[in-house]
Formats: sequence, C-alpha cells, structure tokens
Amino acid sequence: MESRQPVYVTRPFMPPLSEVTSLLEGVWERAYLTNNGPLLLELERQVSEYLGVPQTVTVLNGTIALELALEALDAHGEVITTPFTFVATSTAIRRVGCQPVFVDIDPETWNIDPDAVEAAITPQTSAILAVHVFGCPCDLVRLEAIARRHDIRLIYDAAHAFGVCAGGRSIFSWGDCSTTSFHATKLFHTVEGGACFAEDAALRSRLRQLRFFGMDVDGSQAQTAIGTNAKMTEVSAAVGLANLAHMPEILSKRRERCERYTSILSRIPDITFQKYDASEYNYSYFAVLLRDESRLKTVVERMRERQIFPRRYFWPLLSDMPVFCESRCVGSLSVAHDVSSRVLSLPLWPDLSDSVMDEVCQLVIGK
Ligand code: T4K
Repeated sequence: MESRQPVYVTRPFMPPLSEVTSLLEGVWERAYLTNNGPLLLELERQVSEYLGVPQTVTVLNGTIALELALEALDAHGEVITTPFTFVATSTAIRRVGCQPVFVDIDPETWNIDPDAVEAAITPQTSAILAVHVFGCPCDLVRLEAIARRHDIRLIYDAAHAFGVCAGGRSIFSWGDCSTTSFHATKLFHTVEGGACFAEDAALRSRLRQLRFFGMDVDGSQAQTAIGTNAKMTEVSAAVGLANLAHMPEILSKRRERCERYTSILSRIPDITFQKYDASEYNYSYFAVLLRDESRLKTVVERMRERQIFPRRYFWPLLSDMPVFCESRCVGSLSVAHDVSSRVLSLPLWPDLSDSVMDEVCQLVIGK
C-alpha cells in the first residue's frame, strides 16, 4: 500500500517558519497590528519595486480588490466580462450594483474575445472587466483601443497574473486599474490578501480611501465617501514579505515543473495547451485541454481513485450558474462552453515531485 499523501491541485508555498517569526517578533514588540503598520508599508514598497509599478494598494483579498476597483471607477449599469473565470469576478460586479454581460472567449488564449466585447457594448455599458485567465495576458492593445473608442473603463482581474509582464512592462500597469489576489493558493501569497494597481495617482488615493471606511487618507480623516474596511494586517504582511524574498526560487521551480509537464504531454496528439504571449510568464496554473468532456471525466475519476485531485477550473461557466441566470449573454458563448467542458488544471506547486508528476501524466494519457 502506498504511503503518499493525497495530491491536491496546489499547495501553498511555505517560507521557512523562522523567517516569518523573526518578522513577527517586531510586530509583537510594537503591538501595532493593523491600520497601515510598518510591515504593510514595507510590503507595499517591496511589491511595487519587484513589479516595477508606481504603488501597490494592498487589500484583504482579490474579491474586495475587484469591488473597490469597480466602485473607484464609478462602474454602473452593465459591465462586460468573461464567463470563463472564478465566480468572484462576477459576484464583485453584482455586489457593486452592476449587471455582468457575458461574452465569448478566444479559443487559444481562453481570454475574453475583443470582437465579442465590442459587439456587446450598449449605452448602458460603463466598463469592461477582463481576466488574464491562468496568467495569460488578454489582448491588451485591442481592449484598450475599444475602451478608449467607447469611453468606458477597462479593469483587469489579474488574480492569476502576479509577476507577468507584457509589452515590456508589468501586466498590472495595463488598463485603468488591475486587481490581484494574494490568496494561499496563488504563487505569491499573504495567506488571504490582494491588491489594486493603477497608474493614476488620484485613482490610487480613491482606492485607499475606499479601503479605509471612505475617510480621506490625506491626514484630515474627513468622511467623504461610503467606504469599507479592506485593510491587510501586519501578520499577513509578514507572510508576504517572507514569501516575496523567495520569488526567484518559486518562479524558476514552477517554470521547470511546467516545462516537464509540457515535454511529456505534448507528445500526446489529443491534448492541447493554452497559448500565451508574455515577455515574462508566471506558470501559475498548468491547464490541459482534453479531447472531450467524457475523456475529462474518465481522467478525473482515474485520478480520484489514486487520491489525486485536479480541478475543473473553470466549470461550470458563470453564465450557467443559477445566480447569474438572469444575466445578459451575447451570442451562444460556444467557445467558452467548449473550453470549459474539457479543460483540467493539473497539480502544480514548486516542490511537486517528479514521481507524482509522472503518475499524473500517466493517468492523463491513459491507455
Ligand atoms: N478572480 C479570479 C480570476 C480568481 O481566480 C479569484 C480566486 C479571485 C478573483 C478572488 O480572489 P480571492 O478573493 O480568493 O483572493 C481557489 C481560491 O480560493 C481562489 O482564491 C482562487 N481564485 C480559485 C481559482 O481557487 P478553490 O475553491 O478551488 O479553493 P480550495 O480551498 O479548494 O483550494 C484548492 C486546493 O488547494 C485544495 O484542494 C487544497 C489546496 N490548499 C488550499 C488552501 C486554501 C492547500 O493545500 N492549503 C490551503 O491553505 O478556490
């Protein structure tokens, strides 16, 4: 009987505990736990420097980051988005009082299709919320041109895209605002956490105001907006600082693991992969597109018997979820339905062993 543990789709990166506790010792001495403490400010400084962006507005999680971005940009009415994503993308749209409008995706990148976006714009449209799914950049140039032409806001849900660069700069610097997630399952994490990024300084101030109860953040503390409490704590910042120091190792190990998967699985004719065009990619997920859904179900079942648990990211489509059944869909979303029905995220983390990878590949390939 084998002794290995169950294999999940991912496993959080755990920095050496001593590196976290040495940061926490300072927190305990200061007894300053939250509200823009020194570790939080240092994390924002180091993340900005690491990514090459002007400033980072950290928040509690990637979902609230989306809500704040939509609010800060005065989204109203309809927001055009992708159905092929995690549920948070569209729950954020609804929670700020807007309606998601679902459009189809590109068959190669699995990201929102710019032609479909443009066809969906109406006088009610105030924003586009696109997702760099699995860290693969959207068609940035075309989406920007569409947003400008129609004078609507462009927001990127970049929850999967930490460290990705496109067009020679951080992916977070595209659009009016980008948001990301620092959840435990992400390649860079603060246990729970997230951030908003904007090139416009006034927008960043607005985001800071919204995360701090709506109070002015210039020192006056005047109450000029209806905000929320979305502040990250010193404990999360300590984990983030410890993890950030390991990013080069995290990225190189993930890349090596993904290349190994690709070299084994690309020999199989009926397995295909997402196509990405990024000057720097982050290897945040390893998704395979299988021949059809029945093959996918067979693979999932075979793996389950071996205590291996890949995930159907993202199935069902958001547009097929009962909570979004009233939402407008433009066209049949045929590409999104097709991709969603046969895509599978395989286990991936920096120290995933060769032997587990071989077992996973064997089960994907089957007989
Ligand atoms: N936008 C997009 C496009 C997103 O994908 C997400 C989140 C968001 C926005 C919102 O960001 P956050 O508000 O979450 O910051 C996971 C994550 O919880 C979620 O953050 C992520 N996307 C989504 C794609 O994946 P689940 O339901 O698959 O998580 P869970 O708990 O099943 O974790 C997956 C596997 O990871 C588990 O089987 C075991 C392993 N695991 C998980 C945790 C939490 C661990 O080994 N240790 C852990 O601590 O959603």
